[in-house]
Amino acid sequence: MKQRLQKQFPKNFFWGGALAASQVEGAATADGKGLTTADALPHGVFGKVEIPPQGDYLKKIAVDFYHRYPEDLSLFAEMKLKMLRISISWARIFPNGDDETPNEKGLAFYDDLIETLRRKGIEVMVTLEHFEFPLHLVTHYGGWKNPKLIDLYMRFVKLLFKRYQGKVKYWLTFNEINVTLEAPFNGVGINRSLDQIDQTEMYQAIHHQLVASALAVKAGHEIDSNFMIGNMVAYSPYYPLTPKPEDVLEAIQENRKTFFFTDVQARGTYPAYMQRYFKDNGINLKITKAEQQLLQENTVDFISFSYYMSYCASANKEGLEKIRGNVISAVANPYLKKSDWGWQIDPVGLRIALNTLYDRYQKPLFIVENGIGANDDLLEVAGQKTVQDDYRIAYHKAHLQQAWEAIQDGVDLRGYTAWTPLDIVSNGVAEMKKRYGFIYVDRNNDGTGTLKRYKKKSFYWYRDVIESNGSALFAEDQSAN
Ligand code: P53
Repeated sequence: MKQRLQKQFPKNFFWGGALAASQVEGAATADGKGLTTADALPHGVFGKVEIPPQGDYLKKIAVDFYHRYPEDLSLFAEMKLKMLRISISWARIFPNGDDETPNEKGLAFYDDLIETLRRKGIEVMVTLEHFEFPLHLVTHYGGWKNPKLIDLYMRFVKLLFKRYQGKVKYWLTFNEINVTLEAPFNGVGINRSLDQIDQTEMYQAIHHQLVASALAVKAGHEIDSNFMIGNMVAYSPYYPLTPKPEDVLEAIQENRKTFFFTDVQARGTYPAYMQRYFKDNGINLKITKAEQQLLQENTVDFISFSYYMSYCASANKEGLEKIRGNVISAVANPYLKKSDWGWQIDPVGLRIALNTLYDRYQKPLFIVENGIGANDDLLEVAGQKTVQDDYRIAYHKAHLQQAWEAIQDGVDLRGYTAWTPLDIVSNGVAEMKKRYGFIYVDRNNDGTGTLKRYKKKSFYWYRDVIESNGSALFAEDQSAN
């Protein structure tokens, strides 16, 4: 008999799934919840901002996780998830954001959600702000450009830290904090297109989030020194399109749009290249000495990121094929295939991303989103409704194999929370049709559907991967040997 290859992930690796409140919960105004910036984007990041949102929109009910979470969590347990990344909707707790007292009904929902997860032995990771904050903070405060939001965010965050101390250990301060550079309303609540936005105002709003993030790290560690508090960026590495030095430089500049955030949050200082950028563009920020010290003294315990694709950079973009991620339009890579939504699939890019981040920061890493949005067909197989999503399996498998390689390279990777364990409303296009889940949810773009859940082929596949601590990823390679 051939010797069994023992390619495994580290012991206690967090195999997980990730969700975001506004994309799963629905119950948009139930039990006292206030409307949020996510409600004001009823048609997604590309759609018009509507304050308040008009008519029906998918996120209003989403996949009704607010009412169906017991069933969903049972399915996640059956899938053997070891971690679930959720987000807590600020407006369920403080409907207007500036309320003096919290909404107990909103807290009760998260109390039970977290308790149920713990009972099932699933570790909880909480994103404190995942692309939504109370809309009142936009209409009455102007969003994150107003420093008052820092205090209001801290009121919300401290409450959660104290309430879930001993129950939740892993926290993320802001989801994809760098995406504001592409979608300012989504990130900081400034309703202006990128070509019309006041750059000083936008970077000042970003600075306020960076300060809030450092304050959260500080407060969290004071409340519980066991807390692991991380940042979160969308990381799509840029490659130079050619070896032309100008293209290489362009790739460096593009990558710095992400590293700016990780540099501040993990190293604690504004990087020199941003000082030049601010100077060249006449951007004048108010940054106090005390804030500088705060950033320096309260860097994150780990770095987390979403990874979906890579891009190419070219100094001269004219006449080149463009691809569009969610918000970014970049140069296409001729070596890569695209998803149904035009995102270029690049598993090796994940190994590159992990190595790059680890080389730069030497901090523990978490991949907190990775997945493929695709058109799924619900079919009947042996009397059971399911989806034969081999393309999704192939995507996750290839990416996880590269994550394993990165671990062999020496990267301290702690976990992988797949986007997503169940179908949800997409953030970019606010569609149901763009499905990411291992569990199918019967709901369509027009709002029809029973909301019933069906296990896809990928459900069983992921369970096997988790149960084998990753070695199932290499099963075929083994039999080929
Ligand atoms: P959807 C930009 C680039 C990569 C991922 O996206 C991004 C964005 C900003 O939209 O978003 C993250 O649903 C985000 C999730 C989102 C997921 O990626 O547009 O953290 O909320 O659903 C996938 O296909």
